[in-house]
Amino acid sequence: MQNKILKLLYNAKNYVSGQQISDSLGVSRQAVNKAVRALRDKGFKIESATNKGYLLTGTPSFLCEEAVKLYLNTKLIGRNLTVLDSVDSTNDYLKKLGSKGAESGTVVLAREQTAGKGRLGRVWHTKKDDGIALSLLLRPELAPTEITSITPLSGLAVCRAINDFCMLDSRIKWPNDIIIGNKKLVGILTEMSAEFDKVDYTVTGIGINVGHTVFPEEIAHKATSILLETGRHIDRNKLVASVLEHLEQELVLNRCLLSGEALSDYQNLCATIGRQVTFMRSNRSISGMAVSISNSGELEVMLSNGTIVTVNSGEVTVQGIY
Ligand code: BT5
Repeated sequence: MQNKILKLLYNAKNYVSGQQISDSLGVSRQAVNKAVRALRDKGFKIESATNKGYLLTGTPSFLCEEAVKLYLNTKLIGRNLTVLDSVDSTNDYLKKLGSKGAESGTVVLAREQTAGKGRLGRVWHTKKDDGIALSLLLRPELAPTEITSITPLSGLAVCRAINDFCMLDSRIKWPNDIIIGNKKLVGILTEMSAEFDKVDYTVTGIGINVGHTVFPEEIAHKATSILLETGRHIDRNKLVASVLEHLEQELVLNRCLLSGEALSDYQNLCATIGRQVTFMRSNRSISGMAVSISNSGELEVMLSNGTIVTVNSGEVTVQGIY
């Protein structure tokens, strides 16, 4: 009911009487009063005036389930959505829900992670109310070898959402970072649970730096946030809704496969292409020019003799970017 009252007040953009709310939701005036009080406790600013009713004048600045749902306009992604105050890792939390049968499109967000993780056991920092930690569970009809498109498609979605919503010019550093200039704004980590020939579920974790003004010393030279880049405090609940809408467009509509338009859009936003890169192969360091992305999400690199090799792991050093 709280979600319905919020929607009514948000759409009205003006006072709505208690009677009108109770009539349209088919509940008592007392129930409306109680729900409004509960919403105020959650951080919504709702004014009430005699003979006029209720007016929504503010939404919480921190991540809040009701606020994300208020803005969300998706069919599958986020239909089942939870915001946690604090968790070790949203990916680990969601994987547990995945093994208990959580539906495709389930989203878990957290205001703080105490053991946020990157790839290969690395740490991802999410201090309380500075960053957004978001994980999305999908049950794609794919073989385990085909899930390589999920990270690039998610990168494309998040990059677009940030650029549209924050009016920024972020780009993708293959395979899983979103950067501004040469600093990291977003990290993405996809994990999966699969049997031999079929994916059970995937969990894609997205960490976005929103309100940071300082970072831990070891990443201070290579990390940035939306606040540092724009000087503005954006509405993080609206940003999450926009990210989820773009994820639905890229992942659900493309059936989790990177091809055609999505592939060319990804390449246009990919900052790695056109740069010198170095990677390891058979214990040797190899350098070349990143020229394109394959439709399974691999980086294609041209060596000095003109040969093209594909690289499928992210352990690539890109000249000019951290
Ligand atoms: C990543 O790994 O970039 C994937 C990060 C995924 C985080 C999300 S948050 C929601 C979900 N729940 C989780 O537990 N994880 C996911 P990788 O490419 O391995 O980069 C990790 C490296 O990024 C670290 O070793 C640091 O150098 C740097 N780093 C850590 N925290 C950062 C931050 N907040 N901003 C920028 N760089 C950071």
